[in-house]
Amino acid sequence: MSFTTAIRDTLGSPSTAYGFWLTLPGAGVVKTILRSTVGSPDGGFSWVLVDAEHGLISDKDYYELNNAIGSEGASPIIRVPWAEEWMIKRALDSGAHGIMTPMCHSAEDAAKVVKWCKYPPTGSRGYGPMFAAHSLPRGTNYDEGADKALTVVVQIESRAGVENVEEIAKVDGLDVLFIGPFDLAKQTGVVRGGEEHEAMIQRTLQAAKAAGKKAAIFCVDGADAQKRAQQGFDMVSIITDVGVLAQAMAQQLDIAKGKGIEGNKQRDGY
Ligand code: 3PY
Ligand code: MG
Repeated sequence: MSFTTAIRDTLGSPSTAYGFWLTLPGAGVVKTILRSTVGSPDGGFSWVLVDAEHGLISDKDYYELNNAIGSEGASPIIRVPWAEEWMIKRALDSGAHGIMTPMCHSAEDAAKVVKWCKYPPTGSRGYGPMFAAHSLPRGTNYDEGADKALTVVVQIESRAGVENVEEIAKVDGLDVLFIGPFDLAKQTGVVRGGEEHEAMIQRTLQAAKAAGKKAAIFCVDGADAQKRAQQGFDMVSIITDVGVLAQAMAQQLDIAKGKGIEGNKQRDGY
């Protein structure tokens, strides 16, 4: 029997799937953030990007984080450090509802990631999901539903990735094309936020839509996220955990010193 996840449900609905970037380990941090939206009439976060490419999270943290996020009704999506079969296998076996790989440059790259996420005969995922269903509701038949239910995401964040994006988007079994705006600017040598950068973002968005895939993007704050949701991005990361912590702490110190807060100054960092 198949099963579903919070991110799959949201991506299958007309609503934007809002999520955020987790760079700090510890169930307490992620549960606190997810609980902050309890009672929100239009829903909270449907996914969390557990970042093991950058940030302080490692393989050893996966299981605890997946269970914490799953128990709050959201989906943990692990960004593995690199597109490697063994890294994807360990992330899925620890209960990720989806995986994301950095730097997808070609359709071949994307097809490999899909293959590593699916059990034979579709793919080559090794078998051993003893703990994987712990982040899903009791009674979930993981073995039968995993290939269909788990979300496969690749990042478009290089010149080759954009040049091949229409072919990448056609890869069977791939669910989401996720733009990394920071790397996209650095790898291509263009200004982040400039015209060329925006053209590559829009090309990726169009390619995903044309192929019936979902488009996603990392944003620096809520205003940035609102703009991307209005452009038609299906999945939007609003900010990072550390971004919020640092900004809110600095603002409160300013208030304590009688300086007030500087209005809605737009963030520009990670
Ligand atoms: C990037 O911007 O390069 C990302 O990978 C997401 O932050
Ligand atoms: Mg990146």
